[in-house]
Amino acid sequence: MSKSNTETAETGKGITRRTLLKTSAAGALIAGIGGTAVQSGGAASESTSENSAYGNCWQCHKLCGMEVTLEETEDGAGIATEVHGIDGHPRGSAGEGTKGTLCPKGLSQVEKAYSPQRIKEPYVRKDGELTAVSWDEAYEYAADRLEEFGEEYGPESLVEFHGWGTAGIFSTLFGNLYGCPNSMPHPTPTCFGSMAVTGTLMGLGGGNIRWVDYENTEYLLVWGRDPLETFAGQWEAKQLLRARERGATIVTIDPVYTETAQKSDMWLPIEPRTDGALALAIANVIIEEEVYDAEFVENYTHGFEAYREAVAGKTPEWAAEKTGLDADVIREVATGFGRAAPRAAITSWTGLGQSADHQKAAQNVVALTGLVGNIDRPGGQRWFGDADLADPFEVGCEADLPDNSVENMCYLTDPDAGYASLTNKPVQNTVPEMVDNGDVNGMVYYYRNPVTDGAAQEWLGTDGEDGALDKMDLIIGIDAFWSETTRKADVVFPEASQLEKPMLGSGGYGAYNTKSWVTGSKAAIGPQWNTKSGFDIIKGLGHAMGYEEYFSWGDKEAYINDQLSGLGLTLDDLEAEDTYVLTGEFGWEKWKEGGFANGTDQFMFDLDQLIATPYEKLSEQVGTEIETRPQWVPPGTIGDELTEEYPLEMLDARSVEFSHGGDQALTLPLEQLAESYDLEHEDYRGNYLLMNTVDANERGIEHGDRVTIASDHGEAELMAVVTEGIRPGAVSVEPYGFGRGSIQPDEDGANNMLLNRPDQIDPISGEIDRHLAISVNRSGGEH
Ligand SMILES: Nc1nc2c(c(=O)[nH]1)N[C@H]1C(S)=C(S)[C@@H](COP(=O)(O)OP(=O)(O)OC[C@H]3O[C@@H](n4cnc5c(=O)[nH]c(N)nc54)[C@H](O)[C@@H]3O)O[C@H]1N2
Ligand SMILES: Nc1nc2c(c(=O)[nH]1)N[C@H]1C(S)=C(S)[C@@H](COP(=O)(O)OP(=O)(O)OC[C@H]3O[C@@H](n4cnc5c(=O)[nH]c(N)nc54)[C@H](O)[C@@H]3O)O[C@H]1N2
Ligand code: SF4
Ligand SMILES: [Mo]
Repeated sequence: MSKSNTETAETGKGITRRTLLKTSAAGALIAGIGGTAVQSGGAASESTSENSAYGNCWQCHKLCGMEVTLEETEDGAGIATEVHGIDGHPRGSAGEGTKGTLCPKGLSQVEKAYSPQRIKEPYVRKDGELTAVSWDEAYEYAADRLEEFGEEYGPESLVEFHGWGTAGIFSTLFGNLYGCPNSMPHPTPTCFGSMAVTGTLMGLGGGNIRWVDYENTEYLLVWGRDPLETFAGQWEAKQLLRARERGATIVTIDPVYTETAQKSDMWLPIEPRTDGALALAIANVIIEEEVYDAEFVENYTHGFEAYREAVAGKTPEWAAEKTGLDADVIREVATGFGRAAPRAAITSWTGLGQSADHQKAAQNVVALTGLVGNIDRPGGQRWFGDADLADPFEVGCEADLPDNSVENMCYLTDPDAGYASLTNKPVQNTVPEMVDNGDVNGMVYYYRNPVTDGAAQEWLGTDGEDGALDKMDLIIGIDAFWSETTRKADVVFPEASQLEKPMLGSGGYGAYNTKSWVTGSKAAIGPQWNTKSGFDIIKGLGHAMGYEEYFSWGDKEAYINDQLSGLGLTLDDLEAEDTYVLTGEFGWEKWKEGGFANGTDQFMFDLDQLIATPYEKLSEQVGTEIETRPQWVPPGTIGDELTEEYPLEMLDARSVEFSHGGDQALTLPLEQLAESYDLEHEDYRGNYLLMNTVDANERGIEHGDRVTIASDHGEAELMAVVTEGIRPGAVSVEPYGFGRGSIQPDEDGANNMLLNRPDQIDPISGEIDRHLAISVNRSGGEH
């Protein structure tokens, strides 16, 4: 950043210029962070500016900053050979003065950039065959098909899936401009809908059970989450381990002895889907012992009496029976958490967010944050502030975006239903049926693969029967690797990988708990083969569709600079600052001024004022009264019940080597995963089924055997990992995102969502239920 810019920024926009870090050894590099989970890339990190470029890792989309070592080539283009972290980076390090690193996923970016598995050119379907064509032809073809589609079916019969990358403008193109109201972003219904809806309604915020003020916490409940493998940027794993080193108590509540459980003070191997009982018992103890925050409860909450009644009699002994945990342990954790509060926090994500029966468990868990008053207080659930980026459409293109469909786009904020859903809006699992009904006829998608998320059979088809992908009239995708989804598309636009394009990100949660930040970089290398950045593709398609005025930026850098103009910065400034700048300060207890996430000035234990009608409908549907206050709802009430035929409960999870289903075409993560279970010698590069020794012995299954998992709906095959590190009765597919429909070149492993029925969703949020009753058998009969 030049001097004058710095001053403008400091005086004009309140930006603090961060201290440039001179030494990488300064501060605390925690030795052996997360086992092998977080490591530094390549050999030395002394690469000089002549042979290095900056980048922002987007392999799991968390933007850890990186320096890319380039080897000079004869044409002067340069080849990326190694990637390294950046010290002090808000996502890649634990904060100021600490070492920046890249995790195993991040290290596989070099392979991604040059992987021969990538889609190398644009394709369109000609006479039934996907055929490589020029960019112009692909744009024109797609635009023509979209125009015809609009005339024949109307834009409302298109669904739009987006995930990562420049997803915002993809949604703008199809939502605001083309007029498709069916936008399917992540959080609900694919990621943690049960928790996102409940957390928002109660007032904590959909995502705020995830973010902890690690720097100040004294007691942490890791509840249905494995942050040492699924850290949202490496800062998180590092700060968690640092909190533990300075004496904070870490308790992991998980049926699996996860990486995080192994590094915790206590592991509570809970019976799956009984978390609601545990949360009520913790509240029972906290209220009995009067260690709750009476002042917060009195002044800032609604429904405490209903909550108090709900927890009456829900003692640790009562919960011990449901959860399979020890009553004394429950009491100890409740007391520890209650006494440490507000410097006590909960982190949770998909473990409590991806099951129909977790709808109420999520409420019971979130209620604890209101009870102990830890919201946006030091050591509690942090409400991170955002950097003040400008809206590029306001700055860069004069044209006003039509506001035709945006308010309809989010499942959660349907204006007629309040926050409630139950409105038959499309969700991932209902799309196949809508295709059958003729309500949906086409799909556009960007950096997403819906066929490994849920109802996979209905999406993919089976036994000669067509699936939704076969039946749709038009599929247009922006993708990087070949999958069954891509192969069934009518237009495929190949996206350049993360090293090949300028990136921008801001936050938000990260290593700096009182400062927002922005990070960005130019492309380290040019687009490989005949690919383009997502931005360029969306712009090109937008132009062909007749929306030039809305996409008037020359290139992605100009688009990024328009966003940065809100901060008085440019991409050049960021590069000069090792890719990141800390921006404004944000304070604590922001609910005092701005209210809670439910739009009121009260945290709601009881949802009677917000969601009574949907809960009535839900009660009718499941034949049990689902109350608006916290309540114990046993597993099987809304979701699957275990039976003699299907006696095991299937869970699934992520692993540190993969970001969802996005890296399965790469050799490095596939090898590392196999090595982590000592199965690298096997001719198999799929995912694994973790099962307890007892369950394995009963079925004659040994470590490394191929096993078939089956529900009453479908089946899949994968390899068994036999271990003491999972509760008997539960089995876990790790990681998900393999098998049929995935980008694994041999389709090795299981797409466990072939076992999921379309109606297996949380009826309130539409979230896909990933707790299924299944059988497990050794494939191909006896030994
Ligand atoms: N490496 C990596 N990191 C990632 C991602 C990735 O794909 N790879 N994805 C990112 C995204 S988008 C997300 S949503 C997050 C998700 O982050 P996490 O939620 O941490 O993801 P999982 O590894 O699936 O961990 C869920 C945990 O919940 C446990 N669990 C399952 N059922 C129950 C239950 O009934 N009760 C309890 N108490 N626990 C249960 C599982 O055993 C598992 O350990 O990760 C983010 N980070
Ligand atoms: N069974 C099961 N399913 C789940 C979950 C689970 O826990 N279990 N978790 C859910 C959660 S939390 C989330 S957030 C979603 C995430 O799921 P998605 O949004 O689908 O994300 P990915 O799996 O990363 O997307 C994979 C696709 O991205 C493509 N891809 C890879 N790199 C690039 C690139 O550089 N550019 C482009 N354009 N495409 C690329 C790949 O070819 C692949 O088709 O998954 C959900 N699905
Ligand atoms: S945490 Fe994500 S963004 Fe950071 S280095 Fe790993 S893969 Fe890249
Ligand atoms: Mo997610």
